[in-house]
Amino acid sequence: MKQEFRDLMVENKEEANVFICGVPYDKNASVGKGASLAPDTLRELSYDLPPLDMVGNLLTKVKLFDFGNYSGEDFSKLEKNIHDEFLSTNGFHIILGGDHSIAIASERAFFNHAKENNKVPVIIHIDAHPDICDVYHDSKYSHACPNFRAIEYGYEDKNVTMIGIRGFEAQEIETFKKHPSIDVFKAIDVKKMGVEALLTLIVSKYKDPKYEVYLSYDIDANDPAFAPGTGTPEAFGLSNFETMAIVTGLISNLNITCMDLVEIAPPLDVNNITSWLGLKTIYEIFNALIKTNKLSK
Ligand SMILES: [Mn+2]
Repeated sequence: MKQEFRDLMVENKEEANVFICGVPYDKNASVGKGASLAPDTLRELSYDLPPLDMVGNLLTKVKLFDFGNYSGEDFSKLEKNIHDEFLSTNGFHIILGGDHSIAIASERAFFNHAKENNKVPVIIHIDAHPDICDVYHDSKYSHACPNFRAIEYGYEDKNVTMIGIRGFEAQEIETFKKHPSIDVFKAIDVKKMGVEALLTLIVSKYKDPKYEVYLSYDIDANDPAFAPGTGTPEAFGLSNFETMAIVTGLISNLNITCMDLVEIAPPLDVNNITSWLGLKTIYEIFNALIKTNKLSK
């Protein structure tokens, strides 16, 4: 029988050390829709992916439990599901979006989860766009709004860091003037400084064990040449090697317990290459978790 994430799945959540869920919701995407199909597309493609990373390391120490899909139609219910069920498990957590608006709910759930652990919640946002609009297309829940909502909810400015940014709204420039403690590493900064220097800066900023970090990875951080299957493609982006090295470098060196992977839109894709990029990045993350002994069981 074909099975998603073959050889890595476990039957019950008590055995698991990595947890996934999907949020098949894209009604808050402003341009191209289709991200609602990403969770199931990634699961289907994983049927054909052996449990090995790109240099041949076996990944079977990962014991994966899939919570299935949570509805994104009601954000307070989604927040409650992620807080009460998904994040109540002990291990690494991956939320498959969906458009980026789902992070409004998951970042609220994570905020409360971290506070209950007596940790300081941090967001690291990897994206072409800052997503820090107060209102976009008459909505406070657009996929252009999650970072504005997060700061409004209680995340401190200095505990929101952005990477890969290159497409702004005018209102976002004004917001940054009012919130100068938000670190923004634009795509061009990453190209100039290199990934190693970037990682050194961000790891030194959040390595204290008092922090618990949420990583939000919008696939449009990658250049559209690498990731065309997304609703808001933005030229002058990062390469696959750069995003993989950033994501795995952060996960290896920081207390990151939850991440999302959003804005993969299979109907807009070419030969599933954007979905494959997401999936292959998840497998590199698995290897990083194993290598750095971050798996609890
Ligand atoms: Mn985004």
